[in-house]
Amino acid sequence: MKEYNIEIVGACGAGKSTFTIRLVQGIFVKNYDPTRQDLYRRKIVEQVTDHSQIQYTVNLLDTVGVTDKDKESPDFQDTRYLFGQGFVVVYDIANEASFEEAKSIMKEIITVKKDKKTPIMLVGNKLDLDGDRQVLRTSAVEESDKYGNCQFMEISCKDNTNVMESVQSLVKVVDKRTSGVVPKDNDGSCVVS
Ligand SMILES: Nc1nc2c(ncn2[C@@H]2O[C@H](COP(=O)(O)OP(=O)(O)O)[C@@H](O)[C@H]2O)c(=O)[nH]1
Ligand SMILES: [Mg+2]
Repeated sequence: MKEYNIEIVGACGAGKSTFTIRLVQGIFVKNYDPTRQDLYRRKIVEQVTDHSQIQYTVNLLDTVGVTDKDKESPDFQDTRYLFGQGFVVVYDIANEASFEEAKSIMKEIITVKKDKKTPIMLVGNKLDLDGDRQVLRTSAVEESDKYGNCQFMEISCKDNTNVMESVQSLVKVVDKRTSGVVPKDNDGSCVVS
């Protein structure tokens, strides 16, 4: 079965852990330890048509915010964004600062990966708080348009709106990018790419 490594990043409080737990356990958690970084695994069975489905496993890395001290460490720079083949960049639609952080994180990912086409799903979380909205949908669309493989969705972990859909769409792009890679052969014959 195919496996995909997805890293969940974003400002503290944007809903990274809630997103991950919603995906893995199907529940909405109100108070999750903000200092906890963990790796989760979930098998997804996706109905493609009435008669066919695809199955794959996602490994989800729920990250925590970094301090300025972390940023100074060379080890940290080397391991940064290493896990993800694709990234869910989460912000809170009712918190402008979290959107600003999402923008700078996307820039960082592209720089660190040295790949303008790194698959990214920018998600505006807490759509249920639409009445307190601070980030316009159009601003996020504009931002996601800056990158080659960046998609955008608004979601609510609370109402379970678009959570699974956002991961499924991201996985499709990761798959397109990785399935084109010719595996290194080890029988000495030549691989034409
Ligand atoms: N109203 C609302 N609250 C949410 C939603 N998603 C997360 N939260 C809340 O936002 C807070 C921060 O979430 P958390 O996942 O811990 O953020 P993290 O620091 O990015 O991991 C928690 O109190 C969550 O219950 C959502 O879709 N709607
Ligand atoms: Mg968290």
